Amino acid sequence: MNESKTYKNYIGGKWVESATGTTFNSINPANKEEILVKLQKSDEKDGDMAVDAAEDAFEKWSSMPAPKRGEILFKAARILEEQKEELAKTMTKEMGKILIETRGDVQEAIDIIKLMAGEGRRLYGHTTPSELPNKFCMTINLPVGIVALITPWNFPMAIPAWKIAPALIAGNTIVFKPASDTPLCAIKLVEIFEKAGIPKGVLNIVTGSGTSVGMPLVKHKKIRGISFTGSVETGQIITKEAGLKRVGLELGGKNVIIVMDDANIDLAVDGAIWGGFGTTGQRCTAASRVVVHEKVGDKFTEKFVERAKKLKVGDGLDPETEMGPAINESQLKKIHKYTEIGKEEGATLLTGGKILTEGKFTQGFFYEPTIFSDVTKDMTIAQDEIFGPTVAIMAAENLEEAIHIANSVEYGLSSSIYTESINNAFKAIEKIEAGLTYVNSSTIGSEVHLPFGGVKNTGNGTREGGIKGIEEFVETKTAYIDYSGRLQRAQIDIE
Ligand code: UN1
Repeated sequence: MNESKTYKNYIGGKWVESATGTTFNSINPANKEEILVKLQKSDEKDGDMAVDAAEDAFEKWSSMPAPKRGEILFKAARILEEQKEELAKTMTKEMGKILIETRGDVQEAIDIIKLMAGEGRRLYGHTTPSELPNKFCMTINLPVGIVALITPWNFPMAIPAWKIAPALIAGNTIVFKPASDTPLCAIKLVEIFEKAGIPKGVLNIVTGSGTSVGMPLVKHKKIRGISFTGSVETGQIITKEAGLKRVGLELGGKNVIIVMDDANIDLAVDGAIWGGFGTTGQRCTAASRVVVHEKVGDKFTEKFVERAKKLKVGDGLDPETEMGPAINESQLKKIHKYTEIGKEEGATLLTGGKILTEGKFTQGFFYEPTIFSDVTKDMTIAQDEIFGPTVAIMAAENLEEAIHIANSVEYGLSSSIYTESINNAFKAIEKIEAGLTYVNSSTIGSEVHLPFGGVKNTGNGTREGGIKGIEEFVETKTAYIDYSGRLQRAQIDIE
C-alpha cells in the first residue's frame, strides 16, 4: 500500500479536497506506527457541498425505474466479489479484526447489496378494497429524499452497505459520513459504486469527525432522513438535534447467552468464545454476559476459561491469529478501566485482565481475553456495554431467573439460549427482551435477509436488513383512484 496516499471526498461525482485543506491519518491498530492513508478532515462546508450535490441528483435518480437502479447495485456486488480478498486485507489493516472475519464483513456487504438490488423488482406496496364502489386503493413506496448515513468502525463495509443499498434502491440520494477509524474501507466501497456506474451526486462521501461534519449533517435542513449505528450517547444527541427528520438508530447491546442445565456444554462454550471474543468483543451483538444454570456452572466455566486462555491474540493478517487488537488507544483504556471496576466491585477475574505490551504487542492495542465470574446483575460490568473482549459469567437457579437477569439491562439487541428443551427455547424466544434470539448458536451472525435491530435503549424501533430494512428509507404514499365518474364521499355515501 502506498503509505503517503491521500484520499479525497467524493462529492457530485468528483474526488475533491476538503474546504479545510487539512487531513487526518488512518492507522493500523495492530501497529500504530503504520499510517495507512491520509483522509480529508471535512467540516460543515464540505457537508453542505455534498448535500447540494445530492439534491441536484435526486430528481433523476428517484425517477429512474427501480429495477434499473438495481442493475447498478448488482454490478457493485460483482465488483466487490472480485475484490473481496484485497478488501478484506485492507479492512484487517485498518480495523484489526482477523481475516476470516473481514472476509465475512465484505461478504455481508455483497449479500445485502444483492438482496436490495433484487428489491428493485419488488418494492411492494399493497392494494386493498375500497369501502365505495368503483374506487381503487393502493400504497406505493417513494424515497425519503436526501439521507445522511453515519456508520461505525466495527463493520466498516457491511454496515455502510446495510444502509447504502436500501437507500439507493428506494431512490434516495446519500451523504455518507463513515467512522473516523475506518474511512479507507468506506472510500473503497464508494469507489466500487463509482465503478459500477452510480450517477454523479447520488452517493457522496465526506470523511472527518462526528462533531465537525456529522452533526452539521444531522441538523441540515435539506436532509430528510438519518441512519446511524453507534453509541447510545450519540444516538440520544442525534434524536435531539434531528428535529422532525426521520431517524433510524442501531445502538448498543449487552447481549446474553443463557446456558441451561440440559445444554450441550461444548457447543455452548464454542458459542461463548465466538460471541465473546470474535471481533475482539467489538460488536453490538457481542456476548458480553453468560448466564449459566447453577447445575452446570463449574463445568461450563472450566471449559470456557481453558479455551479463552488458549486464544491466539495478534495481528489479524497472521492466519494463526484468533483475536485481533482493539480499535484504538481510548478503546483499549476503556476496556481496561472495566477490568478495574469489575475487580473493585467484587467479581472474580478468572483469566485475562491485562493490556498486552510485550514483544509483538508493543505497537498495537492488544488486550487479553478476559473472563469474570461471580458477577451479579447490578455490577457495572454486567450493565455497561464494554465493546471489548470481556465476558461476565453469572449464575441462575432456573430459566425464569436466567431470563430475569437477561432482561435486567437497558439494552435489548441480541440474545441466545443453549438448551435441548423445546419448551425452554420457546420461552426464551418469547420472554427475552431483545430484537434477536438465537437457539443453540451464539449472539452474533445475523443474516442479511432477516430484520436486524433491538428494543429498549438499543434503538428506536427501526430494523435493518430484510424487507423491513427498506422501511427506513421510504415514505408510504396512499393513492385513491375513483373511477365512478361521480362524487363519492367516504364514510357518507356508503349505502
Ligand atoms: C454490529 O455489531 O453492529 O450479527 C452488527 C452480527 C453481524 C452484525 C453485527 N452480522 O454480529
